[in-house]
Amino acid sequence: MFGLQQEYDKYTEEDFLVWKLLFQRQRVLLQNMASNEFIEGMDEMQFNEDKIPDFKYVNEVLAKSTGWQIEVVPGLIPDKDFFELLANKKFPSSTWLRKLEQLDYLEEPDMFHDCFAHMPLLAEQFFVDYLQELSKIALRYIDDALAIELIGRIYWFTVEFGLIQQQNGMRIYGAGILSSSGESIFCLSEKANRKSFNVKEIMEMHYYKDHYQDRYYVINTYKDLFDAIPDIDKLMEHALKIIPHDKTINATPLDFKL
Ligand code: HBI
Ligand code: FE
Repeated sequence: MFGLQQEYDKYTEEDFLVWKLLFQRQRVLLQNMASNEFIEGMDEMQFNEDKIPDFKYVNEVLAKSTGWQIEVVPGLIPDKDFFELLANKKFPSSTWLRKLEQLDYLEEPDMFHDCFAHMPLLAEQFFVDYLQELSKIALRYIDDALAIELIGRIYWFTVEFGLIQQQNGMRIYGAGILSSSGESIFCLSEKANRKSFNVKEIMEMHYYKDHYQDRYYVINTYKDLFDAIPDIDKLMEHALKIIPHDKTINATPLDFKL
């Protein structure tokens, strides 16, 4: 689709330093905050502070586990391209790293977010099956902005900001949290509002891009995500019948009146 490659030998000293600093900051945090499957995936992909991951190796690991592959993209891509890649078991990733002065915040996801935070979980079968099915639903409604907003909310509160209750405690699997040291600490603190995974509720409310989430949704297993696909499908049909399409979705909560 984009025909781009990761040009590994172009990474600079600063790139390696940025990777090291971001990795060190998150690794120490995530040891007992990230989900077990995320830690396992990181180890399988041999992510470490001294080496910017080489997508060739990540693709070998994925080929042996879920069969997904990484597709190099320049940055944020149109929804249609994005969902088409996911529907074909390809995960889009940038290959550039933020600058030292952007260590704490940058508006567009860089490779640290796309690679460090997203890739380890691509080795988890139920998670990627969910991602693929959700993308197929999105492609069915790709020309309907309202539908893509609703799907975007589901994506946001699972793939980017999802939490999972595991035997050894409440853990993070959402990439938007895993690449943010502040939100990793906040989302597991008593200040955070953690609720059980509920697709209707997620679809009815907007989300914030510029500050910590005012709610997090908790699953018990990744299979919960995959099992929710039929509900998401039905809710999409229902919502798109009852919400007037001229209504640009804004901060007012919707009521699906089920
Ligand atoms: N493009 N490269 C890239 N990465 C994303 O996470 C991404 C995107 N385009 C659209 C998008 N995410 C969001 O609109 C999703 O919620 C669909
Ligand atoms: Fe992301």
